[in-house]
Amino acid sequence: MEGLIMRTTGSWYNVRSDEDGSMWQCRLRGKFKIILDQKKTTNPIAVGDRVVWETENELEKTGLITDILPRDNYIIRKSVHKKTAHSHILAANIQQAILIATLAYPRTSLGFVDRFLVTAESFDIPARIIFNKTDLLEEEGRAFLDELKRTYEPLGYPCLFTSTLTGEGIDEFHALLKDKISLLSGHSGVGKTSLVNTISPAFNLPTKEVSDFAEKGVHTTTFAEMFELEPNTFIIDAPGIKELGLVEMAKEELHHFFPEMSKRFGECKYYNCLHLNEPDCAILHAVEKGEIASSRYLSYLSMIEGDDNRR
Ligand SMILES: Nc1nc2c(ncn2[C@@H]2O[C@H](COP(=O)(O)OP(=O)(O)O)[C@@H](O)[C@H]2O)c(=O)[nH]1
Ligand SMILES: [Mg+2]
Ligand SMILES: [Zn+2]
Repeated sequence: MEGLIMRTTGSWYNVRSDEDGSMWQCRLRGKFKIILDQKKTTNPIAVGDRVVWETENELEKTGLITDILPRDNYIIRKSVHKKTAHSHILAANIQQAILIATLAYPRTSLGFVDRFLVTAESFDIPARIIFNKTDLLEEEGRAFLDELKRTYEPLGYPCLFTSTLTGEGIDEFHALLKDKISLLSGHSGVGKTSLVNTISPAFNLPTKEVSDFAEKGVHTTTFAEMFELEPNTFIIDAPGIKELGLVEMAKEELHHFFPEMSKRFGECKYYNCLHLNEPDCAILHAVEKGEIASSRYLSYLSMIEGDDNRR
């Protein structure tokens, strides 16, 4: 049988059976564990992994995992504390990463948005942005949202405007999540719980806020968890995605994760151009001509300088 890993606790895995959606407590079969141990990760199987499993005890609902299916993508964190280069897989097979942002109450900075997008790109996860609390916006704020939509959608990041108060965009939000595995992120207070409750009323989403982790510099091992909002619609609550991506990213690689830069790859005079102040830089030209949003370029500069944690 096949199933989906919803949660892990030590050597036990909560597996959701593909057959009928029932939950089983599974361990790794001995032989399979030995094979997995040879890979250098602290957790060979993570939330979101698809596995092959068999029943062990029908009454107690326990089983044995015998194989893992290939991953579409995964979020990994290098464990810096150990001498050997072990890494920790936070979650796998994420179909979309959704950032919930607000222009005000609280303000989500564009630097934060762009860092989220770069992180998602680096893990090969399609990203979307939801701007919530539109009911709080005056005309000017609305116009700014439209401008952001015009910036982000051509780059491949669909934008949605929502309000849990007026109901704007809620049907679209529901449709966006339906039958997918989504990762939800965003600052504390932007309305993640409220939005999820529009689909699954009274769902107590225990989302650990990304900003909390980044700002306090917590480096403890954190486990992701998956929740089934309605049949076959899942969200992953993965703490700390903000601090994960760029840690290991070289300056020279950063432009690969800005679609408007990667599509101009090779157009600069120097093949190793960092697009800072080099002559005949295609990126700088595009910024001057307004073809690349200056806010995006500023985010790039900020990430290259490594001071984006303060934004
Ligand atoms: N005005 C307004 N307030 C909202 C909206 N969505 C959520 N809120 C409020 O924002 C606050 C934080 O919401 P919550 O869902 O707990 O945010 P979370 O921390 O991201 O889970 C609560 O007081 C909500 O009632 C919205 O669309 N408009
Ligand atoms: Mg919440
Ligand atoms: Zn350049």
